[in-house]
Amino acid sequence: MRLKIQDIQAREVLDSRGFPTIEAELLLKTDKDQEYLGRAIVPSGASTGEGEALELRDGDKKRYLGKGVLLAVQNVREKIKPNLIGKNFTTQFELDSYLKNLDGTENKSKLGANAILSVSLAYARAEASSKKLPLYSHLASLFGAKGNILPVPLMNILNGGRHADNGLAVQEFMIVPCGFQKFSEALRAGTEVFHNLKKILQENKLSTGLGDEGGFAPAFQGDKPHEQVLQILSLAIEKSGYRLGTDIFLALDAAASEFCADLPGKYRFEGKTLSYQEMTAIYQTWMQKYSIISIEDGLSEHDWEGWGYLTKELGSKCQLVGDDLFVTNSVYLKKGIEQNITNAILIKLNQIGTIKETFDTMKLALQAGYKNVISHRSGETEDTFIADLAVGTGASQIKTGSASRTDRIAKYNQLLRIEEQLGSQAIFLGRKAFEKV
Ligand code: 2PG
Ligand code: MG
Repeated sequence: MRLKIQDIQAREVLDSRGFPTIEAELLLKTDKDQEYLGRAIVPSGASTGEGEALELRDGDKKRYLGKGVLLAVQNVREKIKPNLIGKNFTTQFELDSYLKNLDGTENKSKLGANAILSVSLAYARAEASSKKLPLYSHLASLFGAKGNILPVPLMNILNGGRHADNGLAVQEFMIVPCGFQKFSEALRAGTEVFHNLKKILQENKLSTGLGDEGGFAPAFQGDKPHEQVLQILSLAIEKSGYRLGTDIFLALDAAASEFCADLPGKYRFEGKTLSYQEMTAIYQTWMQKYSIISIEDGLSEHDWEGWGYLTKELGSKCQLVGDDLFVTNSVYLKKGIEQNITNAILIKLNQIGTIKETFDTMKLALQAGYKNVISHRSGETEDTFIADLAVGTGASQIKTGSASRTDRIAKYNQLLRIEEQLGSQAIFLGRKAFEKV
Protein backbone atom coordinates (compact mmCIF):
# COMPACT_ATOMS: atom_id res chain seq x y z
CA MET A 1 0.00 0.00 0.00
CA ARG A 2 1.44 3.34 -1.08
CA LEU A 3 0.90 6.14 1.40
CA LYS A 4 1.13 9.76 0.46
CA ILE A 5 1.27 12.69 2.85
CA GLN A 6 -1.94 14.55 2.11
CA ASP A 7 -1.99 17.27 4.75
CA ILE A 8 -0.23 18.56 7.87
CA GLN A 9 -1.66 20.91 10.49
CA ALA A 10 0.06 22.41 13.51
CA ARG A 11 -1.15 24.50 16.40
CA GLU A 12 -0.12 25.94 19.75
CA VAL A 13 -1.71 24.11 22.71
CA LEU A 14 -0.91 24.04 26.44
CA ASP A 15 1.07 21.58 28.57
CA SER A 16 0.53 20.52 32.19
CA ARG A 17 2.32 23.60 33.53
CA GLY A 18 0.16 25.91 31.44
CA PHE A 19 2.96 26.68 29.01
CA PRO A 20 2.53 26.47 25.25
CA THR A 21 3.65 23.46 23.28
CA ILE A 22 3.10 22.22 19.74
CA GLU A 23 0.51 19.77 18.44
CA ALA A 24 0.60 18.40 14.90
CA GLU A 25 -1.81 16.43 12.75
CA LEU A 26 -0.73 14.50 9.71
CA LEU A 27 -3.02 12.96 7.12
CA LEU A 28 -1.92 10.01 4.98
CA LYS A 29 -3.79 8.97 1.85
CA THR A 30 -3.66 5.63 0.03
CA ASP A 31 -3.93 4.97 -3.74
CA LYS A 32 -7.54 4.07 -3.08
CA ASP A 33 -8.22 7.42 -1.44
CA GLN A 34 -8.45 6.04 2.08
CA GLU A 35 -7.30 8.59 4.66
CA TYR A 36 -5.52 8.02 7.97
CA LEU A 37 -4.95 10.73 10.55
CA GLY A 38 -2.26 10.89 13.24
CA ARG A 39 -2.02 13.50 15.97
CA ALA A 40 0.68 14.15 18.58
CA ILE A 41 1.69 16.73 21.19
CA VAL A 42 5.31 17.35 22.20
CA PRO A 43 6.25 17.53 25.92
CA SER A 44 8.71 19.95 27.55
CA GLY A 45 11.34 19.72 30.31
CA ALA A 46 12.41 22.06 33.13
CA SER A 47 15.73 20.55 34.18
CA THR A 48 17.09 20.22 30.69
CA GLY A 49 20.50 18.88 29.69
CA GLU A 50 22.69 21.37 27.84
CA GLY A 51 23.13 18.97 24.92
CA GLU A 52 19.40 18.63 24.20
CA ALA A 53 18.10 19.42 20.73
CA LEU A 54 16.68 22.93 20.58
CA GLU A 55 13.14 23.55 21.77
CA LEU A 56 12.13 26.56 19.71
CA ARG A 57 10.30 29.25 21.71
CA ASP A 58 9.24 32.66 20.47
CA GLY A 59 10.89 34.74 23.19
CA ASP A 60 8.16 37.36 22.78
CA LYS A 61 7.68 38.52 26.37
CA LYS A 62 4.21 39.87 25.59
CA ARG A 63 2.91 36.34 24.98
CA TYR A 64 3.09 33.55 27.58
CA LEU A 65 6.16 35.14 29.22
CA GLY A 66 8.18 34.50 26.09
CA LYS A 67 7.32 30.81 25.96
CA GLY A 68 5.01 30.83 22.94
CA VAL A 69 5.70 28.32 20.17
CA LEU A 70 4.23 30.18 17.20
CA LEU A 71 7.57 30.11 15.38
CA ALA A 72 7.68 26.31 15.66
CA VAL A 73 4.08 26.14 14.43
CA GLN A 74 4.98 28.42 11.55
CA ASN A 75 7.96 26.21 10.69
CA VAL A 76 5.68 23.18 10.42
CA ARG A 77 3.17 25.08 8.30
CA GLU A 78 5.55 26.96 6.05
CA LYS A 79 8.79 24.99 5.94
CA ILE A 80 8.02 21.35 6.72
CA LYS A 81 4.57 20.95 5.20
CA PRO A 82 5.38 22.29 1.68
CA ASN A 83 8.32 19.88 1.51
CA LEU A 84 6.31 16.86 2.59
CA ILE A 85 2.97 17.23 0.82
CA GLY A 86 2.47 14.60 -1.86
CA LYS A 87 5.56 12.65 -0.79
CA ASN A 88 5.61 8.94 -0.10
CA PHE A 89 8.06 7.66 2.48
CA THR A 90 8.65 3.94 2.63
CA THR A 91 9.30 4.01 6.38
CA GLN A 92 9.22 6.24 9.43
CA PHE A 93 13.00 6.20 9.34
CA GLU A 94 13.07 7.65 5.84
CA LEU A 95 10.76 10.47 6.90
CA ASP A 96 12.83 11.17 10.02
CA SER A 97 16.08 11.31 8.05
CA TYR A 98 14.42 13.67 5.60
CA LEU A 99 13.31 15.96 8.46
CA LYS A 100 16.76 15.88 10.02
CA ASN A 101 18.37 16.87 6.71
CA LEU A 102 15.78 19.54 6.07
CA ASP A 103 16.86 21.17 9.32
CA GLY A 104 20.52 20.50 8.63
CA THR A 105 21.91 21.63 12.01
CA GLU A 106 23.48 19.54 14.79
CA ASN A 107 20.80 20.39 17.35
CA LYS A 108 17.77 21.05 15.13
CA SER A 109 18.01 24.76 15.80
CA LYS A 110 16.78 25.83 12.38
CA LEU A 111 13.29 24.33 12.47
CA GLY A 112 13.14 23.48 16.20
CA ALA A 113 13.20 19.95 17.63
CA ASN A 114 9.66 20.51 18.89
CA ALA A 115 8.43 21.29 15.37
CA ILE A 116 10.23 18.28 13.89
CA LEU A 117 9.17 15.84 16.60
CA SER A 118 5.50 16.79 16.36
CA VAL A 119 5.54 15.69 12.70
CA SER A 120 7.60 12.55 13.37
CA LEU A 121 5.17 11.38 16.08
CA ALA A 122 2.02 12.29 14.14
CA TYR A 123 3.34 10.31 11.14
CA ALA A 124 3.87 7.23 13.33
CA ARG A 125 0.28 7.39 14.56
CA ALA A 126 -1.11 7.89 11.04
CA GLU A 127 0.95 4.98 9.70
CA ALA A 128 -0.11 2.71 12.58
CA SER A 129 -3.70 3.53 11.81
CA SER A 130 -3.19 2.81 8.09
CA LYS A 131 -1.89 -0.63 9.04
CA LYS A 132 -4.79 -1.10 11.46
CA LEU A 133 -2.29 -1.72 14.21
CA PRO A 134 -2.23 -0.38 17.77
CA LEU A 135 0.61 2.12 18.08
CA TYR A 136 2.73 -0.15 20.31
CA SER A 137 2.57 -2.99 17.73
CA HIS A 138 3.52 -0.64 14.93
CA LEU A 139 6.45 0.73 16.95
CA ALA A 140 7.45 -2.84 17.84
CA SER A 141 7.66 -3.80 14.17
CA LEU A 142 9.75 -0.68 13.46
CA PHE A 143 12.06 -1.36 16.40
CA GLY A 144 12.27 -5.09 15.82
CA ALA A 145 10.83 -6.08 19.20
CA LYS A 146 7.97 -8.38 20.15
CA GLY A 147 5.98 -5.57 21.71
CA ASN A 148 4.61 -7.54 24.62
CA ILE A 149 6.64 -6.36 27.64
CA LEU A 150 4.82 -4.07 30.06
CA PRO A 151 7.26 -1.72 31.82
CA VAL A 152 7.96 -1.48 35.54
CA PRO A 153 6.74 1.99 36.60
CA LEU A 154 9.20 4.27 38.41
CA MET A 155 6.68 6.47 40.21
CA ASN A 156 7.89 9.88 41.34
CA ILE A 157 5.72 10.39 44.42
CA LEU A 158 7.84 13.01 46.15
CA ASN A 159 9.12 15.95 44.11
CA GLY A 160 12.04 18.30 44.80
CA GLY A 161 14.65 20.17 42.75
CA ARG A 162 13.32 22.24 39.84
CA HIS A 163 9.92 20.54 40.04
CA ALA A 164 9.01 21.96 43.46
CA ASP A 165 10.02 24.81 45.76
CA ASN A 166 10.72 22.88 48.94
CA GLY A 167 14.50 23.25 49.00
CA LEU A 168 15.27 19.55 48.35
CA ALA A 169 18.31 19.20 46.08
CA VAL A 170 17.28 15.79 44.76
CA GLN A 171 14.56 16.22 42.13
CA GLU A 172 12.70 12.91 42.24
CA PHE A 173 12.04 10.27 44.87
CA MET A 174 10.49 7.31 43.13
CA ILE A 175 8.92 4.08 44.28
CA VAL A 176 9.53 1.05 42.08
CA PRO A 177 6.93 -1.67 42.56
CA CYS A 178 8.75 -4.54 40.90
CA GLY A 179 7.92 -7.52 43.12
CA PHE A 180 4.65 -8.20 41.29
CA GLN A 181 3.42 -10.47 38.52
CA LYS A 182 1.62 -7.88 36.42
CA PHE A 183 1.88 -4.20 35.52
CA SER A 184 -1.62 -3.55 36.88
CA GLU A 185 -0.71 -5.07 40.25
CA ALA A 186 2.47 -3.00 40.41
CA LEU A 187 0.52 0.15 39.57
CA ARG A 188 -2.04 -0.63 42.24
CA ALA A 189 0.67 -1.13 44.89
CA GLY A 190 2.42 2.09 43.91
CA THR A 191 -0.83 4.00 44.02
CA GLU A 192 -1.72 2.64 47.46
CA VAL A 193 1.67 3.81 48.73
CA PHE A 194 0.96 7.27 47.26
CA HIS A 195 -2.33 7.47 49.23
CA ASN A 196 -0.73 6.25 52.44
CA LEU A 197 2.11 8.73 52.00
CA LYS A 198 -0.49 11.50 51.92
CA LYS A 199 -1.90 10.33 55.26
CA ILE A 200 1.56 10.20 56.84
CA LEU A 201 2.36 13.70 55.61
CA GLN A 202 -0.92 14.97 57.05
CA GLU A 203 -0.26 13.29 60.41
CA ASN A 204 3.14 14.98 60.49
CA LYS A 205 1.63 18.36 59.59
CA LEU A 206 3.55 18.40 56.31
CA SER A 207 2.10 19.90 53.15
CA THR A 208 0.33 17.62 50.68
CA GLY A 209 0.57 20.14 47.84
CA LEU A 210 1.83 18.66 44.60
CA GLY A 211 4.90 19.28 42.45
CA ASP A 212 5.06 19.30 38.65
CA GLU A 213 4.96 15.52 38.25
CA GLY A 214 2.09 14.91 40.68
CA GLY A 215 4.23 13.89 43.65
CA PHE A 216 3.97 15.60 47.04
CA ALA A 217 6.33 18.49 47.60
CA PRO A 218 6.55 19.20 51.35
CA ALA A 219 9.35 21.26 52.86
CA PHE A 220 11.24 19.29 55.52
CA GLN A 221 12.84 21.04 58.49
CA GLY A 222 16.11 19.73 59.89
CA ASP A 223 19.58 19.37 58.44
CA LYS A 224 19.11 16.01 56.71
CA PRO A 225 15.86 16.47 54.74
CA HIS A 226 16.74 13.87 52.09
CA GLU A 227 17.08 11.11 54.62
CA GLN A 228 13.76 12.20 56.15
CA VAL A 229 12.12 11.72 52.76
CA LEU A 230 13.60 8.24 52.37
CA GLN A 231 12.37 7.30 55.86
CA ILE A 232 8.89 8.58 55.24
CA LEU A 233 8.68 6.69 51.91
CA SER A 234 9.80 3.49 53.64
CA LEU A 235 7.08 4.03 56.22
CA ALA A 236 4.44 4.60 53.54
CA ILE A 237 5.44 1.32 51.87
CA GLU A 238 5.23 -0.55 55.16
CA LYS A 239 1.91 1.06 56.06
CA SER A 240 0.51 -0.10 52.73
CA GLY A 241 1.38 -3.69 53.63
CA TYR A 242 4.35 -4.04 51.28
CA ARG A 243 8.00 -4.90 51.98
CA LEU A 244 10.72 -2.43 51.06
CA GLY A 245 13.41 -4.27 49.12
CA THR A 246 11.14 -7.15 48.11
CA ASP A 247 7.84 -5.82 46.77
CA ILE A 248 8.85 -2.22 46.31
CA PHE A 249 12.24 -0.54 45.90
CA LEU A 250 13.20 3.12 45.83
CA ALA A 251 14.82 5.11 43.02
CA LEU A 252 16.18 8.65 42.70
CA ASP A 253 16.68 11.22 40.02
CA ALA A 254 19.14 13.60 41.63
CA ALA A 255 19.31 15.83 38.51
CA ALA A 256 22.65 16.86 40.00
CA SER A 257 23.53 19.29 37.19
CA GLU A 258 21.06 21.58 38.97
CA PHE A 259 22.95 21.59 42.29
CA CYS A 260 26.56 21.31 41.24
CA ALA A 261 28.74 24.15 42.50
CA ASP A 262 30.78 26.44 40.26
CA LEU A 263 33.88 24.34 40.87
CA PRO A 264 34.08 21.17 38.75
CA GLY A 265 33.17 17.98 40.61
CA LYS A 266 31.66 19.87 43.58
CA TYR A 267 28.06 19.85 44.77
CA ARG A 268 26.01 22.10 47.04
CA PHE A 269 24.11 19.67 49.17
CA GLU A 270 22.31 20.16 52.50
CA GLY A 271 24.24 23.33 53.28
CA LYS A 272 27.69 21.91 52.47
CA THR A 273 29.99 21.82 49.44
CA LEU A 274 30.75 18.18 48.69
CA SER A 275 33.09 16.37 46.30
CA TYR A 276 31.90 13.68 43.91
CA GLN A 277 33.48 11.12 46.23
CA GLU A 278 31.38 12.42 49.11
CA MET A 279 28.21 12.42 47.00
CA THR A 280 28.98 8.83 45.99
CA ALA A 281 29.40 7.87 49.67
CA ILE A 282 26.00 9.40 50.48
CA TYR A 283 24.33 7.45 47.68
CA GLN A 284 26.01 4.27 48.87
CA THR A 285 24.68 4.70 52.41
CA TRP A 286 21.17 5.40 51.13
CA MET A 287 21.32 2.39 48.79
CA GLN A 288 22.10 0.08 51.66
CA LYS A 289 19.57 1.54 54.09
CA TYR A 290 16.65 2.16 51.75
CA SER A 291 16.85 -0.46 48.99
CA ILE A 292 17.59 2.01 46.22
CA ILE A 293 17.59 0.18 42.92
CA SER A 294 18.25 3.04 40.50
CA ILE A 295 19.95 6.46 40.62
CA GLU A 296 19.60 8.88 37.72
CA ASP A 297 21.92 11.85 37.14
CA GLY A 298 23.67 11.28 40.47
CA LEU A 299 26.38 13.70 39.30
CA SER A 300 26.51 16.66 36.92
CA GLU A 301 26.54 16.25 33.15
CA HIS A 302 29.95 17.96 33.08
CA ASP A 303 31.55 15.81 35.77
CA TRP A 304 32.75 12.88 33.63
CA GLU A 305 35.59 12.18 36.02
CA GLY A 306 33.13 11.91 38.89
CA TRP A 307 30.89 9.66 36.80
CA GLY A 308 33.78 7.29 36.23
CA TYR A 309 34.26 7.05 39.99
CA LEU A 310 30.55 6.72 40.76
CA THR A 311 30.15 3.94 38.20
CA LYS A 312 33.20 2.06 39.49
CA GLU A 313 31.96 2.28 43.08
CA LEU A 314 28.24 1.64 42.66
CA GLY A 315 27.63 0.42 39.11
CA SER A 316 27.69 -3.28 39.98
CA LYS A 317 25.08 -2.85 42.74
CA CYS A 318 22.74 -0.24 41.38
CA GLN A 319 21.25 0.92 38.10
CA LEU A 320 22.90 4.25 37.19
CA VAL A 321 20.94 6.23 34.62
CA GLY A 322 22.28 9.02 32.41
CA ASP A 323 19.69 11.68 31.52
CA ASP A 324 21.20 15.19 31.24
CA LEU A 325 24.46 13.32 30.70
CA PHE A 326 23.38 11.59 27.47
CA VAL A 327 20.29 13.56 26.35
CA THR A 328 19.11 10.54 24.27
CA ASN A 329 21.96 11.28 21.88
CA SER A 330 23.99 8.37 20.52
CA VAL A 331 27.14 10.52 20.35
CA TYR A 332 27.16 11.14 24.11
CA LEU A 333 26.03 7.60 24.87
CA LYS A 334 28.86 6.17 22.80
CA LYS A 335 31.34 8.23 24.80
CA GLY A 336 29.73 6.95 28.01
CA ILE A 337 29.95 3.33 26.86
CA GLU A 338 33.59 3.73 25.84
CA GLN A 339 34.47 5.23 29.21
CA ASN A 340 32.41 2.71 31.19
CA ILE A 341 30.10 5.35 32.57
CA THR A 342 26.63 4.47 33.94
CA ASN A 343 24.78 1.30 32.94
CA ALA A 344 21.46 2.76 31.76
CA ILE A 345 20.08 5.67 29.76
CA LEU A 346 16.95 7.75 30.11
CA ILE A 347 15.03 8.03 26.85
CA LYS A 348 13.15 11.22 26.02
CA LEU A 349 11.98 11.72 22.44
CA ASN A 350 12.16 15.49 22.58
CA GLN A 351 15.78 15.55 23.71
CA ILE A 352 16.79 14.33 20.25
CA GLY A 353 13.78 15.18 18.06
CA THR A 354 12.85 12.15 15.91
CA ILE A 355 11.73 8.55 16.43
CA LYS A 356 14.58 7.25 14.28
CA GLU A 357 17.33 8.88 16.31
CA THR A 358 15.62 7.77 19.53
CA PHE A 359 15.62 4.17 18.27
CA ASP A 360 19.26 4.42 17.16
CA THR A 361 20.26 5.49 20.67
CA MET A 362 18.17 2.74 22.27
CA LYS A 363 19.73 0.09 20.02
CA LEU A 364 23.21 1.29 20.85
CA ALA A 365 22.33 1.03 24.55
CA LEU A 366 21.04 -2.53 24.11
CA GLN A 367 24.17 -3.62 22.26
CA ALA A 368 26.31 -2.34 25.12
CA GLY A 369 24.14 -4.07 27.75
CA TYR A 370 22.75 -0.75 28.99
CA LYS A 371 19.11 -0.49 30.10
CA ASN A 372 16.69 1.88 28.40
CA VAL A 373 14.30 3.77 30.69
CA ILE A 374 11.50 5.52 28.79
CA SER A 375 10.61 8.88 30.31
CA HIS A 376 8.05 11.66 30.35
CA ARG A 377 9.03 15.33 30.75
CA SER A 378 7.98 17.48 33.69
CA GLY A 379 5.79 19.43 31.24
CA GLU A 380 3.44 16.80 29.80
CA THR A 381 0.04 16.59 28.12
CA GLU A 382 -2.76 14.10 27.50
CA ASP A 383 -0.64 12.50 24.78
CA THR A 384 0.24 8.92 25.77
CA PHE A 385 2.83 8.17 23.07
CA ILE A 386 5.51 7.11 25.58
CA ALA A 387 3.30 4.35 27.01
CA ASP A 388 3.19 2.71 23.56
CA LEU A 389 6.87 3.49 23.05
CA ALA A 390 7.78 1.59 26.22
CA VAL A 391 5.84 -1.52 25.18
CA GLY A 392 6.82 -1.24 21.52
CA THR A 393 10.54 -1.19 22.28
CA GLY A 394 10.40 -3.69 25.14
CA ALA A 395 12.24 -1.16 27.31
CA SER A 396 10.82 -2.76 30.50
CA GLN A 397 11.02 0.43 32.59
CA ILE A 398 9.04 3.67 32.38
CA LYS A 399 9.27 6.85 34.40
CA THR A 400 6.02 8.74 34.05
CA GLY A 401 5.27 10.42 37.32
CA SER A 402 3.16 10.00 40.38
CA ALA A 403 -0.25 8.43 40.92
CA SER A 404 -2.00 11.75 40.42
CA ARG A 405 -2.56 14.40 37.74
CA THR A 406 -4.12 13.33 34.49
CA ASP A 407 -1.02 14.17 32.41
CA ARG A 408 0.77 11.36 34.32
CA ILE A 409 -2.20 9.02 34.87
CA ALA A 410 -3.06 9.08 31.15
CA LYS A 411 0.13 7.09 30.47
CA TYR A 412 -0.66 4.55 33.19
CA ASN A 413 -4.21 4.16 31.89
CA GLN A 414 -2.89 3.53 28.38
CA LEU A 415 -0.58 0.84 29.78
CA LEU A 416 -3.58 -0.77 31.50
CA ARG A 417 -5.39 -0.86 28.16
CA ILE A 418 -2.35 -2.40 26.45
CA GLU A 419 -2.00 -5.00 29.20
CA GLU A 420 -5.64 -5.98 28.67
CA GLN A 421 -5.22 -6.11 24.88
CA LEU A 422 -2.15 -8.31 25.12
CA GLY A 423 -3.93 -10.67 27.51
CA SER A 424 -1.92 -13.82 28.21
CA GLN A 425 0.88 -12.61 25.92
CA ALA A 426 1.75 -9.73 28.26
CA ILE A 427 5.05 -10.06 30.09
CA PHE A 428 6.03 -8.11 33.21
CA LEU A 429 9.67 -8.57 34.10
CA GLY A 430 9.50 -7.08 37.60
CA ARG A 431 12.87 -7.25 39.36
CA LYS A 432 14.43 -8.87 36.27
CA ALA A 433 14.00 -5.56 34.42
CA PHE A 434 16.95 -4.31 36.50
CA GLU A 435 19.21 -7.33 36.13
CA LYS A 436 22.18 -7.38 33.84
CA VAL A 437 21.63 -9.45 30.71
C1 2PG B 1 14.01 14.39 34.33
C2 2PG B 1 12.73 14.96 33.79
C3 2PG B 1 11.52 14.09 33.92
P1 2PG B 1 12.49 17.41 33.07
O1 2PG B 1 14.89 15.13 34.77
O2 2PG B 1 14.22 13.19 34.27
O3 2PG B 1 11.27 13.65 35.20
O4 2PG B 1 12.50 16.25 34.20
O5 2PG B 1 11.46 17.03 32.08
O6 2PG B 1 12.17 18.67 33.83
O7 2PG B 1 13.86 17.43 32.47
MG1 MG C 1 16.30 13.32 34.92
